Amino acid sequence: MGRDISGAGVCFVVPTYNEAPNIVPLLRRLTGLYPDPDTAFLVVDDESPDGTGRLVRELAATDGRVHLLEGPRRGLGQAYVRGMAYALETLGADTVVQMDADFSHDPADARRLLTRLADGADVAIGSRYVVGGSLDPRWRIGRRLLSRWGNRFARYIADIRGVRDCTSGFKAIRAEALGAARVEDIRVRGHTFQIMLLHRLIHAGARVVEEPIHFRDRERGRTKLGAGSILEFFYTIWWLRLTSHRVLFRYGLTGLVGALVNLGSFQTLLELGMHKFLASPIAIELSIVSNFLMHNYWTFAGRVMIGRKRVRGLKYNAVSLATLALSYATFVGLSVPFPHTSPALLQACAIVPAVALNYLTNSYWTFRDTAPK
Ligand SMILES: Nc1nc2c(ncn2[C@@H]2O[C@H](COP(=O)(O)OP(=O)(O)O)[C@@H](O)[C@H]2O)c(=O)[nH]1
Ligand SMILES: [Mg+2]
Repeated sequence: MGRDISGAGVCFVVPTYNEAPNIVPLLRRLTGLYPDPDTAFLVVDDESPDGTGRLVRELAATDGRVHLLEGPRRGLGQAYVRGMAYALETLGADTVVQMDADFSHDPADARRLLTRLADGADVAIGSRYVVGGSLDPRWRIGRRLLSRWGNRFARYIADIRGVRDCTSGFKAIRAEALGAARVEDIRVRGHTFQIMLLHRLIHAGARVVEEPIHFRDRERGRTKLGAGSILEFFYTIWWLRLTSHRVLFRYGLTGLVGALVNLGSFQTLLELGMHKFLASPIAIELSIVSNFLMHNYWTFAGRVMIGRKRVRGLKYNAVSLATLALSYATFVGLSVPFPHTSPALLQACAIVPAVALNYLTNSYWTFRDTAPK
């Protein structure tokens, strides 16, 4: 689908914190390179003490395409969340180009990113790690290794397949893709925003391509990448990993609680003098009830399900009956050849085959996700 987006409806979003030496040269270069009257340039400044905001305000007074969005300092991630929302809602952009203010990203390269969108992509990343891309030769080996391996690590752990440079802050993104990715919900503060955004875009079905760029070190001003940002990076990618398998994770935890309820009540009933063949099904039933409550209000709470709760309850009971039968049959079946083994151990063994049956039937039948894919 080749439509022209060489400038119309494009909004450059540039976050700044103490970029006074860079911001005016950058804006002059951008406005010169992209003269289309429908192109906007939005600077998102966090009340920089060096007066970056004032410089942008002065320029905006003479050039209606330049905009300034100011706010208290909440980090790069939150500056982007604010800036992108403003670009889409207030400026009505249909394409956003995000880039740094320090000339690490060459303003001229944005044209190639926009061309990739015109050729049908939803997201075009300015990439240092595809063929033709490069890093500033002044980067020392330690910094190179950190960047490259941090990137690989993030890609693998956070499950961002197929993208070479997933920490790049230079991208052109279609408005529809940003909307589908629900950028406004992103909570991270620092540079981790890039990974979070990419993860959301990919999982919302965006078509992502990479375009090689040369990444140049900043000449003026200082980096704001601090230890807090690096720490946030590590726990965020693990969080992405965990939550992308959220249902399985919660199912496992619910099952663990169920097993404790089962074995705890079994032991208690035995101590109260109940026969093991009666205590076993009662304990199984108690764990089934606790599992249902947790599944319904926690594990599967995020799923879109048609049909009434009562039907779901009936289905769950049917599955549970089958689970109970399988578990009890295993318990009795093991008790006969092993009459002297601890009953609690046999009851624990009887949980195993029931778990598999229970997960498959509940996930694909009782709590089946009916949201459109
Ligand atoms: N608004 C805002 N911009 C920030 C903040 N931290 C960094 N930036 C901007 O984000 C861009 C990239 O940051 P930089 O410090 O160059 O990070 P580096 O390139 O990874 O060393 C630059 O334009 C910064 O001015 C922040 O807390 N708020
Ligand atoms: Mg930089």
